[in-house]
Formats: sequence, structure tokens, C-alpha cells
Amino acid sequence: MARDRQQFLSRSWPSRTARLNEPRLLRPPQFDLKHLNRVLLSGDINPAVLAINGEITAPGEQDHIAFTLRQPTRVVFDSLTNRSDISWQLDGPSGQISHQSFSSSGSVNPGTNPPIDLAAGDYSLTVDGTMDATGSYAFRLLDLSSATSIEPGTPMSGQLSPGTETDAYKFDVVEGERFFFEVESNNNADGITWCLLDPSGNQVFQSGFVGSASEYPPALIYSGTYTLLIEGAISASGTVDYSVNVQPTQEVLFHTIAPGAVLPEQALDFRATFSEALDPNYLSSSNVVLVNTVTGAQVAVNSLSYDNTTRQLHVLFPVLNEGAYQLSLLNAGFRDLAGNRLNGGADFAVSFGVDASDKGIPNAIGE
Ligand SMILES: [Ca+2]
Ligand SMILES: [Ca+2]
Repeated sequence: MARDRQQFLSRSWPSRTARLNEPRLLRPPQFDLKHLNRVLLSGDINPAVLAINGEITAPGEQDHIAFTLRQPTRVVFDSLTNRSDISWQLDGPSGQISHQSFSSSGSVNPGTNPPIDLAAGDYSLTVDGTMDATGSYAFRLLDLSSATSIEPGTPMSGQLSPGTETDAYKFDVVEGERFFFEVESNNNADGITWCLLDPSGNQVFQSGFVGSASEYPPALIYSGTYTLLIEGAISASGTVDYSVNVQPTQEVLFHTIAPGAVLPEQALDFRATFSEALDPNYLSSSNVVLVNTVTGAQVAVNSLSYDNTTRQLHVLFPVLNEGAYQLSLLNAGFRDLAGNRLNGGADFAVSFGVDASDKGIPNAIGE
């Protein structure tokens, strides 16, 4: 039934430059956004403004889809079809907005296909084959305001189904908060990307989305809603199951090792004393993040131990060369004995147990 409707949608408004074998209608139909949602989008975790399966059945055919937005809407075009010889063009009240092939419409790629802020008004999407290309196509225009809300610190899982789709998540940020983005699992890594958008739709990061990938961007500088997009490869077949954790972090110390200096292995140790006992099952060195802020490289900690009588976490570091380092505790990664995730500075006090100067490395470390 939906397919019949889509055929109607795509065929009932021939182009003004319609080919001779296309029928002409006097007036284009106008479809209300809410109507489209109800008809086309039930069961989708990321409601779209448009979700269309169509087909260019005859050489030279153009398909046209008209829709009306009642309010300003930020969208991304999510191509589900790996065809370089079929293209789409979006036109709106101000003229042409975008024109790309279906195979190069990465929805997380700000270079070719950034999020689009559409004003209220009437729009048309034209799908066209290059030369005599024919075949089926599918896409969604995702409404980012309808992204699924996530709670930082609580792992979440999802599925790209089909594997070519984009999933969108959102969470609220207070200016200055910092988060560690971690892929906990991904059963089909090929070609998936993820990106974070700030409240204005500008990209904070974009990178490959593989089983152990992580991103640790600088403190987020705007208060408002951030959007996380996870986009399947356009060549994907099958579905992709994944889980992700967006963890709030507590930045505890920032140190600089002077030019030319080398801090020997374990010369520096870090201690965090918690206000209550920790569940040992959630003690992990992956919850301690040391980053060289000059190179951006993450440094794996050497070892981590926890003494339940003193409630003290003890972390030793590898050899550190000159550079500026930032150390963060992924506080949401730790849990107390009641199973609660820690919520930052209220739950622990931190210190360096051994200062570098104690090891005869004058001026090696300074604030
Ligand atoms: Ca999905
Ligand atoms: Ca896609």
C-alpha cells in the first residue's frame, strides 16, 4: 500500500521539463509533513520528513516528490542506494538547495552533504537518471529534531537496518562539558562513519566507526542539543548491530612535560580517592584517559589498581615524552556498590601521589 502511494507521489507531478512520454498534470499535489509522517514512517526510530522508495522505470524519466514543511526543519539526506548514475536535486522557496548522486550522498559528510536548515515552505525533490539510466532508488530526509534522545553515561545499542541507513541521536549539553565517545561493539565495521554536530549543525568530529573506535573532542563550547549521526556505508549489505557509550568525563589534571624532557616509566602516579566504595567489576583502565594534547594521541595507562580499604584508585603511567597531557576520568564508567554510575567531582578527590620532582626530574612537569 505504501509503495502504491509512493508511486503516486513520484509520478503525479511531472517536471516542467517533462519528457514527451510523461503525462502532465495541471497542478502539483502538496503533501503535508504530518501526513507523510503518518503514512510512511511508522516504526522508525528516527522519523523522517520523507522516506521514499521509487524507481526510474523508463530512460529519461524524472520522478518528482513535493512536500511542504510547516516549520523550520534541519534535515540530512540519507541515501539508501549505491548508484552513481542516479541523482537527486532538492529545490525550495529560494531555488536549488542541493544536487548529488545517490552514491555520494554521505549524510555525515559536511563537505558534500551537510545538514540542511530548511525554512517552512514548499519543496520538491527530483530524482533523475544519468543518460538512460533506470532502476530503483530509496532515501530518507531525516528530521534531526526527531533524533533519538540518549543519556550520556548510559550505553545504548542500535541497528542500521538496512546497513546503508543513518541513525541519529541527540543529547543536551551545558557549555564546557566534555564527553568521551566510544564504540563498544560493531558487528560489521566496513565503511561506517559517525559524526557529532553542535547545536548549529556544525561538525565537531567525523571519523570511522569501528569496534574499538573512540573520539575525545575538546570541551563542547555551546549549551544546547548536540546530534550524533551513525551512518552505514552506501555499499553495505545486511544490517549492522552496534553499541555506543557517550561518557561524561571529569578532567582532573593538566600537565606539561618540558621540551626535550622524558618522564621515565611510572615516574608519575595518579591517585583518586573516592567518597564511597567502588564495584571492582567496573574497574578498568579504559576509564582513565591520558591524551597528548599536542599530537592528539591517547596514551594507554601502564597499570591500575584499587584498594577498597582506602577507596583509592592508583594509576601508573608509561614513559612520557615532552608534550602537554590531559588526564580524564570517565566517571560514568565507574560504579558504586549499589550499581550507580559516578557523577563526577562530587564522588572523588584526586591527587598525584608522586610528584615528578621527587624522581629527580626538575621542571619536567609544570602546571
Ligand atoms: Ca536504525
Ligand atoms: Ca545512507
